[in-house]
Amino acid sequence: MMTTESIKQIAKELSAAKKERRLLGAFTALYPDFDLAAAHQVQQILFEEALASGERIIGYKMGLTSRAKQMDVGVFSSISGFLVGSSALVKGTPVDSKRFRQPRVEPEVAVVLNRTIDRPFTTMAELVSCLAFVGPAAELLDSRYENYQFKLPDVVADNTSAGAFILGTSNWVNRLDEVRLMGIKIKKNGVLIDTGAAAATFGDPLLSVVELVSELSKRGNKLEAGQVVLTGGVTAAPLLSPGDFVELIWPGETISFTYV
Ligand code: OOG
Ligand code: MG
Repeated sequence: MMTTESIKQIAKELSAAKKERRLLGAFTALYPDFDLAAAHQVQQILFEEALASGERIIGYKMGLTSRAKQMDVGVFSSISGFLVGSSALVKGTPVDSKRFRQPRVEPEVAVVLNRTIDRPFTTMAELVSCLAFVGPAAELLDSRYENYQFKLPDVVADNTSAGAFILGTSNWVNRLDEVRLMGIKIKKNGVLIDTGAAAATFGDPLLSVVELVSELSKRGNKLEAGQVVLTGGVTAAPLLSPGDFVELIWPGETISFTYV
């Protein structure tokens, strides 16, 4: 069993590392008892710290929902974290490297509901009836662990490597039949580096929302109307270096930015 002191200590180190843009080694290597339950407690401390510092919780993120992402980091379980207001970046603006330490970019489908949901969905139709927005997004990950070397409890404690995200504007709510096969091309500096389809996440990105709502309700939390859900990276996430120009090309909309 992890002691409360060790759990608080891990939260403290993660917060400090984020603030000071320092990298850490995995806590699972230091604390043999550091398990998923303890990791959720660490994430909860960070959640409360964010609120106490004046941040708004503007949504949640699911992670490791595609095989490509799981293979990339060697963790074979989906995870969830929270999104703070200051992590929302405006599409069309440069992304400032001063905010990040070792960023990676991920093409994702974002979902917003028009109703607050505090219990698991029982049918897909119920979820579909609550959809306000389904559209393209980019997540910018920034793990606090050197070279993204972590195990499942480490990455959960680190709020699932949350860094920042950019929402697109195309709303696919009336094209749900097409969403699973929406294709994505990622280009870095004009070179095509990966492709994928939205179905890579659980077969259907909406299933990621089902999973998130179920997890939140287990923890006595809820997904509020208007909060953003990032459903998980569709492809492996390439690293970024200053000067890179990134294009995430979805049907009908490209999310592009310069990492400056
Ligand atoms: C963990 C976060 C994964 C996703 O979309 O799969 C994630 C990581 O890869 O560092 O956000
Ligand atoms: Mg992600």
